[in-house]
Amino acid sequence: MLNKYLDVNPEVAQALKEGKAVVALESTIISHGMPYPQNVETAMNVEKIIRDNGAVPATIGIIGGRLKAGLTPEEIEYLGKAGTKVAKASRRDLAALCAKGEDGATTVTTTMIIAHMAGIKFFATGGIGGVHRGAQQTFDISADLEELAHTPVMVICAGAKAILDLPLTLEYLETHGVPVYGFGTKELPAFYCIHSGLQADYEFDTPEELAKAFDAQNEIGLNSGCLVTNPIPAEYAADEKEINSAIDQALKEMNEQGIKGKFVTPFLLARVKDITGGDSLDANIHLVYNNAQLAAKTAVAYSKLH
Ligand code: PSU
Ligand code: MN
Repeated sequence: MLNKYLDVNPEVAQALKEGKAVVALESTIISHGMPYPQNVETAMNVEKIIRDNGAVPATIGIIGGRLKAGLTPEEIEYLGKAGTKVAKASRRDLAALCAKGEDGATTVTTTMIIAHMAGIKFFATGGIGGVHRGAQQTFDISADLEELAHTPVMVICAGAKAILDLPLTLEYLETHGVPVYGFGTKELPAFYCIHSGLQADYEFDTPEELAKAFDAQNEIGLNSGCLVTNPIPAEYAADEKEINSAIDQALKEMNEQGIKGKFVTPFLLARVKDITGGDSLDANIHLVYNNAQLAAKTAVAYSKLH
């Protein structure tokens, strides 16, 4: 037993024991990031993409106070249907949910924590949380950034969500020593869109190069995470003007309605989706697929190094 509160799915445990590639996936993107039933459909497709690319998927969540590294399809359906009724579990919620025996959807932060507990080194998602616009006043900075600073998991995403303050998010990551890599580009992608006009730290062009960079990070003993930003494929990228005006409107409504704290991100994602008539959801789904594929290939390349 690795940990009193952790359940590792048997298939995932077997793969890890044999040194095979495993990719973690989060559950907040299912429960709070997308509407039902597209969320469950996306989650199941993501697992299939991971398998098709030679790795074992481990969707992470909290069920009845158990930290689950590898949810069953029934558990994914359950969290997807429950949606925002399930607790959005960040680092500060873990102990209480375990003690009370409750359910929780894991964010990037808690997915990294549980993946690391189980021995999983790669994690694919959509976009990480970051420094919110207006954080100079609100102090709203996602716990995802702090977790990247401390937990040695490679997170493959499409950049920080465009609803954030991207320049400040990069500053924060720099302060905390988190490497930000662009895949096939030196430019930081902007989640729904390809371009942000900002620079990543380094460009890597193949899964093998990414695996080598992460291996070096681990061997040096830096004990921190690493952020791979993978641009959304051009055919699925959203129109920049449409997205930016939808984001501005959603931010205005958020301020008018006094939405704060953990409710900010789910609110903004849902409003942007409604305002764009679902275009942003379509982009969101496809960028996750693209990240799942890269994460699986990188995990496979890493497993060959050892
Ligand atoms: N990326 C998505 N959709 C999401 C999220 C990320 O494409 O719903 C979630 C992740 O779980 C991330 C969280 O950790 O939003 C960030 O929330 P906050 O800004 O409250 O830290
Ligand atoms: Mn926040």
